[in-house]
Amino acid sequence: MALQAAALLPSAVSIHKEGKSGASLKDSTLFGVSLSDHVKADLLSSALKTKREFSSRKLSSVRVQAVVTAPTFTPSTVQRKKTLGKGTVVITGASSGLGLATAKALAESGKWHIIMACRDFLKAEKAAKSVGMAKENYTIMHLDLASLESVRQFVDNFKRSGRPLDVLVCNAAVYQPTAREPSFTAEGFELSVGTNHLGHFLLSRLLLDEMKQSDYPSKRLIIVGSITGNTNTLAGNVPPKANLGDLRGLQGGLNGLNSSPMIDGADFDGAKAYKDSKVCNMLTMQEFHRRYHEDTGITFASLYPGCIATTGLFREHIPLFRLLFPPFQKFITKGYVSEEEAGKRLAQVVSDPSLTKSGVYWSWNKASASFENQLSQEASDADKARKVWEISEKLVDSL
Ligand code: LMG
Ligand code: NDP
Ligand code: PMR
Repeated sequence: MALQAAALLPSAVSIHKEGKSGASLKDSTLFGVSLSDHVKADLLSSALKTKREFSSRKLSSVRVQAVVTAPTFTPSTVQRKKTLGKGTVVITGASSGLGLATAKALAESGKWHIIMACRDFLKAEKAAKSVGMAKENYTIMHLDLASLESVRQFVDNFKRSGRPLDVLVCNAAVYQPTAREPSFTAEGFELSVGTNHLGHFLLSRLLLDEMKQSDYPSKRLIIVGSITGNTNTLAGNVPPKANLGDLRGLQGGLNGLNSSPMIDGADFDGAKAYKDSKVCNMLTMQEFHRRYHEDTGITFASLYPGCIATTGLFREHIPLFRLLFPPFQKFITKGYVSEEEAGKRLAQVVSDPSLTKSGVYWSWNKASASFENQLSQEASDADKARKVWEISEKLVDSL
């Protein structure tokens, strides 16, 4: 499939350069599936990404050309982007689990156009159809958070789409509890922190300007956190515990060569790397709040949606775990929540007029009412938040 998508590349390139996305492919089909207009440009960007795996040199020249031909100072880039009718929300990792359930809930509200920012275009298209999302309510755009080049390409594509950005939801994540050795992102960062934290960190910073330009009355940047990154809870005390230490591994670039792949500089542990990445997500939200809330009015929030024990997050766990984890959470901890319910919770953080407070970590009680939760000491450490921000900035900007 990827190869066939890549075969579309030449037309994709010329279309992008001429700025007429989709025009000449109006009646195209892929494997007999008709492609709606609004998804074509995004399939092309997906094709661009696939092509990169075959020839990264060629893509860089494509990107350079696209950047060169893009207008830099036109009146439209200076004007505030107008939200007409529906709000526009970008959700990363909307092809399954919480992201998909949130996309569905927002689509059903009739108030949102959802940009599903996903690494697997066809999976996302099938997922949207499977939950019955009407095609005028969403657009799929390619985004692989494990590649900073892909993050930048996504932001370029989004800007070219001319849509305003009203809400950004950083939801995608990977969890590698059984990996013995680390794996790495395209730029050589340990995969969990590289994807869950660094990819989203760059994306949010690049998209902040887009959000500033929107005239939507309640703009929000939301990052999904978790209880397991918070050591002030029982769940956060199940070993291995999150701990960023003195950040020496992060400072060293998490590459496993001349530095540890772990933020605290210790030996690789996949479950810990995930929990550490969630601590970074929660710290990043607070640092955004401190730096930008007052000037921009944007709401910065994080949340723990409940234990959604059935999602793809546990795909790499051993089969016994996957079998026992849902009943364990349902009947013993009672922390279980369905994908649908969790999606409604995140949709509230996106859209509910009562959840506009910035700098908050939301959780829900047993009656499914939201409340402001307390983060652990490390996940609310302002000094650490600033350091994580500054080091992360150096890492993503140097590439
Ligand atoms: C680490 O292990 C791994 O090393 C690491 O690789 C990574 O996976 C990481 O956080 C992820 O976990 C942590 C360790 C916790 O793992 C465990 O959770 C081991 C649990 C072993 C329990 C096996 C008992 C099996 C009995 C079956 C009973 C079936 C009941 C199902 C529900 C039926 C509902 C009607 O290590 C610790 O912290 C020590 C754990 C101490 C155990 C406390 C026991 C609490 C009671 C819960 C029992 C139910 C267990 C279900 C297991 C589901 C998986 C969580
Ligand atoms: P899923 O695995 O179902 O969803 C994760 C999504 O992230 C998938 O759509 C996946 O894409 C996407 N993704 C992974 N890597 C990348 C990448 N490199 N680029 C772009 N997208 C990527 O898990 P959940 O729905 O459970 O997780 C969603 C969020 O909820 C995560 O932030 C997780 O930390 C958080 N969370 C989950 C809890 C739970 O109990 N499940 C509890 C607390 C927080 P693809 O479909 O292509 O695989
Ligand atoms: Mg945990 C109130 C108890 C509670 C809650 C809410 C969770 C949520 N977990 C709880 C308790 C326990 N868990 C206990 C007592 C154990 C030992 C048996 C336990 C074990 C456990 C494991 C092995 N739990 C896990 C794992 C995972 O691999 C999951 C993980 O840590 O992923 C990083 C996980 C989770 N428990 C949760 C939640 C929400 C997870 C999913 C992780 C997340 O996204 O943060």
